[in-house]
Amino acid sequence: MQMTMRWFGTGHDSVKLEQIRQVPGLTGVITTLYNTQPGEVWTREAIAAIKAEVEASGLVIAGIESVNIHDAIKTGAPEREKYIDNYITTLTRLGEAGIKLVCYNFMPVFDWTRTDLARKRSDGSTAMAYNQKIVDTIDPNDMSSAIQSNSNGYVMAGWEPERLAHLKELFAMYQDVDEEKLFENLCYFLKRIMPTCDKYGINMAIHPDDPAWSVFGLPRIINTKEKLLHLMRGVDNPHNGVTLCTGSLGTNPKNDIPDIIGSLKGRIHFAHVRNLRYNTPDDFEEAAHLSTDGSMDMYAIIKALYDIGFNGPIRPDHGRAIWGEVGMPGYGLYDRALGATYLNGLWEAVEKSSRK
Ligand SMILES: [Mn+2]
Repeated sequence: MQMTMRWFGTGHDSVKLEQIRQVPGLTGVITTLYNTQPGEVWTREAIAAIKAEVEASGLVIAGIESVNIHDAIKTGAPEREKYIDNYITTLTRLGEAGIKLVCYNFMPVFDWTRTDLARKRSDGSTAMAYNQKIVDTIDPNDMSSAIQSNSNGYVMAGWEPERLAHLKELFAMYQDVDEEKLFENLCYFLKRIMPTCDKYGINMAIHPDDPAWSVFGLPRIINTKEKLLHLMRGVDNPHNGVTLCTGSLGTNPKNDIPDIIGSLKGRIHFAHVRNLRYNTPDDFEEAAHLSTDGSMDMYAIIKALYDIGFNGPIRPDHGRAIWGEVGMPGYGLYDRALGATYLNGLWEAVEKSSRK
């Protein structure tokens, strides 16, 4: 595996490449062109520029998170052809630049959802949290503005104000899209882009729904083992793969993460590994990566990844805000650096004990 950290780009991130490079064992970043909108073609110049900037710091771009999918592709609107063509052009340019991993999601309207970006924990740190009772009563518009106004001045990935200014229209677009239709549209998109992925060796890694169930009545199709395997069979090409995100799949305690990992051998191209703590059936908060701080067995997760021969990029996921750091919620340096170091330690232990 290759240990990486997400980096949003100069001007969009409180963390610098020079700091990331000093985290032990960290060799790459996962980044994106933060100023591009879903459906837009990425220019060769912009790709070359971010690549040069990352490489000048002694790191490499291990993958892109994300090249976002235009809603016309998700809803299957007639103009999807144009946007799929645009996506293929972007993939081609990434492939030509030697970038071979693209994370994306197929969640309607909202990417990840949290009801609190800075819940105070007993040790004085803050973490993002989710409460279903709040989601059941809040208007999606209020949720969107709350997230924007509590993000310490940073634009949160997936909550771009340009797109969410049109929430009503977005909801209307999905009115006739049920889970089956959304799945068909996803397979249609993947089948169209697979020849380009084959040509350049690009691994597509779908990110699971976060949380792992439907919110605001919108359909969601990537949140259980069965649904992940259904998609792997639906487009049976090794380049159609998964971002194994423990914090997203793990929002549903019924998802047995090590078992899911074992069932996806050869199809996990990217891993987001973090822990969370279930408080009540309606409430969870993001924990430190350490197993004992949350509800997940991080050793079992790392061992399962090792056992299937996982060799892609892995990154610590959302961290807590600690030591007075002010950054984008979930994406400060300190707790993610602790997380990366812990995951590296688990990996070394699993690797050495397996060799005996
Ligand atoms: Mn994730």
